[in-house]
Amino acid sequence: MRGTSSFLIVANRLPVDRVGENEWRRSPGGLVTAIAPVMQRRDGAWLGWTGAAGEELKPFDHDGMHLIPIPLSQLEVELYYEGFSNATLWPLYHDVVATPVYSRVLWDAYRAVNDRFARAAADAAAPGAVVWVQDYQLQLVPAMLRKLRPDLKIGFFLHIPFPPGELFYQLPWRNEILEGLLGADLVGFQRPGGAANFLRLCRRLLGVQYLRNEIQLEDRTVRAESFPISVDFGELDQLVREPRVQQRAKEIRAELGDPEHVLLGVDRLDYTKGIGQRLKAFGELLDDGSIKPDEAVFVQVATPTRERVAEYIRLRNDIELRVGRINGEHGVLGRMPISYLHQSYNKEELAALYCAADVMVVTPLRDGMNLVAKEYVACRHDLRGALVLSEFAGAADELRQAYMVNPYDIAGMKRTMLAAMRATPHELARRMRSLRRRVATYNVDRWASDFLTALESGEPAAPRE
Ligand code: ADQ
Repeated sequence: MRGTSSFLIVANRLPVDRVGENEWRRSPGGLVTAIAPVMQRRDGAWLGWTGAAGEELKPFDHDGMHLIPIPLSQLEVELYYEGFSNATLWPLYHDVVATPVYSRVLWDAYRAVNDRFARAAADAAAPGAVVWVQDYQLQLVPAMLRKLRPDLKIGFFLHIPFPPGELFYQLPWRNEILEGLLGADLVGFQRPGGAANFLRLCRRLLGVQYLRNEIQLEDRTVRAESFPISVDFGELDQLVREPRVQQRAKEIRAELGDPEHVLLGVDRLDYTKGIGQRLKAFGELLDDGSIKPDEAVFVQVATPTRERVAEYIRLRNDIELRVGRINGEHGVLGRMPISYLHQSYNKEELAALYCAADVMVVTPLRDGMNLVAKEYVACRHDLRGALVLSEFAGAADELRQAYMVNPYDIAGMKRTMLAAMRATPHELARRMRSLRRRVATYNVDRWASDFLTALESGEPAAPRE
């Protein structure tokens, strides 16, 4: 049986969140924004999990998109999602900043769930359809799908880093993962380094040959290339020009006591994001008197995430202990140097926060891209505000005019945070202008269209500067 969709997205999650019994809302996030117009134009379908364990739903339409739910049992959520995806692959691919768990039980569940996604995609795709598989949870799908449907054009994009051999070699199922990815016609990475790691590993472990970015298999070629993801620059730029957002930004500063400097961190509460390191640097600046407690407030918004995985429970305790200590030592009644929020914010409130922040502090220990850095840039048409950015974020390749830091170097981070706080308006504007030029040109539409053009034409994407 052949399906009818000529364009298919296969991702761990559907692009909607449940808001009522049978009501859905489009999820926030770049991927959906970038892909929704293509879906609407091309009679597309999106396969993914609803986010609720044990739920079996029929396909339904939402917002011009055809959605095909893939069920996961509670046990599969624990083994495939929280287990192999988030306790094995996530730390391994992020420089083993936490110790990966290697367990055959988790691997078996990962394979079984990938097989379910591949079968559902094979059923839904029209002859010759384009199928775009997303991210580390589904790395086996390309090969599984090709076996079932050799007529399809299959693309894969990895949103997180692809590690070098020194780390990837640890994975007991390393060959199976590479073979899974080689099922695609085009394998996309955030950075050129990820593509290079993949090509080298395929040669070393599978003995295949490659020339430039093309692997020659017996019957076809597979290309590996980088496509740095981005944000919807135009939408954010427009949103922050709304008087109500500007008004809200002023209110936020007033609520914080109108300090001279507002520093901001916005992240999922993840151990890859370097939240502890940046708070340590800020705390030391208070300890050694480089900044006075009434001079600066650090707002840290940390979205709850993966709350049942052991490392995340530990991280939350560590961060909250650190925040408590710094506030305990340096706070005065009614005014704390760190304003910590373990909450999710809506887009508009987030945009107002970006506008209210003098210094945006983005210090991951390793990050595929980091969209927060690009969102901040898109929100600063006033050309004020400084971006402090880790060298270990994918975004560092493009956002060269940011204040770069090594998040492992606390002394260096302290110096750079101070420099960003003390920069002249002229210096801030010079840097921000250049950052904005980059994000405005390489926005999220460009990312999706570069990938799809490369996949469908078999030609490399237009060169990026
Ligand atoms: P993430 O690790 O989730 O993404 P990031 O790229 O920063 O990291 O995206 C986070 C998104 O969530 C941003 O759009 C941000 O606005 C939003 N967000 C964060 N905290 C929030 C809060 N408290 N309330 C509301 N929204 C919040 C993964 C990879 C990244 C890669 C992206 C996209 O780890 O490296 O950039 O995918 O490919």
